[in-house]
Amino acid sequence: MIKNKSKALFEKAKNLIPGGVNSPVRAFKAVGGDPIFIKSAKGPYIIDEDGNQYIELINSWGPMILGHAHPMILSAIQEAIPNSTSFGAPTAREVEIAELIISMVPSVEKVRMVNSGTEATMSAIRVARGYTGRDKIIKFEGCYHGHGDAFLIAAGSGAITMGTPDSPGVTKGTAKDTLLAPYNDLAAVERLVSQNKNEIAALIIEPVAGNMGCIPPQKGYLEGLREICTREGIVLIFDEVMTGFRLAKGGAQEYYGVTPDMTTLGKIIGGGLPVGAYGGKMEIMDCVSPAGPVYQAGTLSGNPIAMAAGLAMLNHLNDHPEVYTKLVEITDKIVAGMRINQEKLGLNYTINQVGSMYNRFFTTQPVTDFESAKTSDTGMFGKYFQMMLERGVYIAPSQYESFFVSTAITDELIDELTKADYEVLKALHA
Ligand code: KE4
Repeated sequence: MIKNKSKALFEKAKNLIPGGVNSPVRAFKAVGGDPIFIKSAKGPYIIDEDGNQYIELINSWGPMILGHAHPMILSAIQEAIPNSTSFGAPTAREVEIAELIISMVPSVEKVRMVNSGTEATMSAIRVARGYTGRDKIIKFEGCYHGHGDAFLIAAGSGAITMGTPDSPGVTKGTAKDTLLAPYNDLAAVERLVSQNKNEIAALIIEPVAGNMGCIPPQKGYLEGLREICTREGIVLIFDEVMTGFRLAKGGAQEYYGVTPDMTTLGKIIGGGLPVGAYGGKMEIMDCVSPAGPVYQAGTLSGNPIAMAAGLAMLNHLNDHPEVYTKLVEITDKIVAGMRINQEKLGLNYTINQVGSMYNRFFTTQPVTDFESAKTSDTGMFGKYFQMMLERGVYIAPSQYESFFVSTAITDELIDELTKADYEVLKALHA
């Protein structure tokens, strides 16, 4: 593939933007080569500046669950634009989307709109600390909750991809209040709780880990966390920025039947526009200014254009539960093709899937936490990524990411994906 325009843009971008990108994982550093610059996208395809077309399995890291440029989303945005693009004042759409989120997500009795998943998680932690009067939080090695200081300790996603799971710039004062436990290890949480009695404000977790690759909670794990948090007065926060509105219209908390005290949301909620949200029990959310003393604010929170896109997306998902059946059918077929390819080639890499989230780890060990995810051969992943890209398949440029399916993926495209996967695996193991 010719990528001259992307290459020229990247060379220029590196002099203007740190690393040439506005989010680290986009730089392809973990997989080698230069990033492709995207010009447009439609349905299951993205097209780069040089006109190369790719089947899309990142979907903007989750939001484009219905595929790109869905007519229903575009028309909602186009309808909103003539009425101006921002007011910084309350609007009817914010009331409508709040009511819709509350009806869809079991834990949410009140909700505050923000502009990103990071804002949502940062705010949720502050509210939990204000509500409990406690300082410490528990997070899990390899989980990623955005770039808030409290979370950049043993963080996943781009942080592990770039080798900076503990970022410089996070003060010792901040880090001391973040306690770490391995994912899927309840005993480790019990130990932290007994060592920090009545000092832990919140436990925040990705109910399905998607930022160290896709790692499901083991049987009873989420239920165990719920029991510990209830017993200890710890605010249980499900970070559903990735799983929300993807695993079910009520997210992982509906999918697994475990209800947290607070939930953070992002990605799909905005239909591709910048939207995040945090919500939960009325008594907790009523601590948030101006109802209560915990301060949180945002110039563009509830932006009318973003709300129009988000409402269109969430109303569609709420009214069409068949979307979830279709997403799982598509993903089941993709994963089945990957497994058959491995069997044909005598390979036994670990493939994890939950609903329409999945990925292959280039390790033969079961992958249940950060340590086991790190046994993957990231060099092999990098070669796989580049060879799939050359075949017109766009997957996440990191071993430590989940892939995201959209309903725009057809059976014909699944056949193409399966064929490309077989050819690349065969070439890599020749
Ligand atoms: P944003 O601030 O990027 O909107 O959301 C942060 C966030 C919070 N919680 C979870 C569970 C998340 O997955 C994310 C962001 N996800 C990554 C993809 N693994 C965003 C991609 C990027 O950093 O460019």
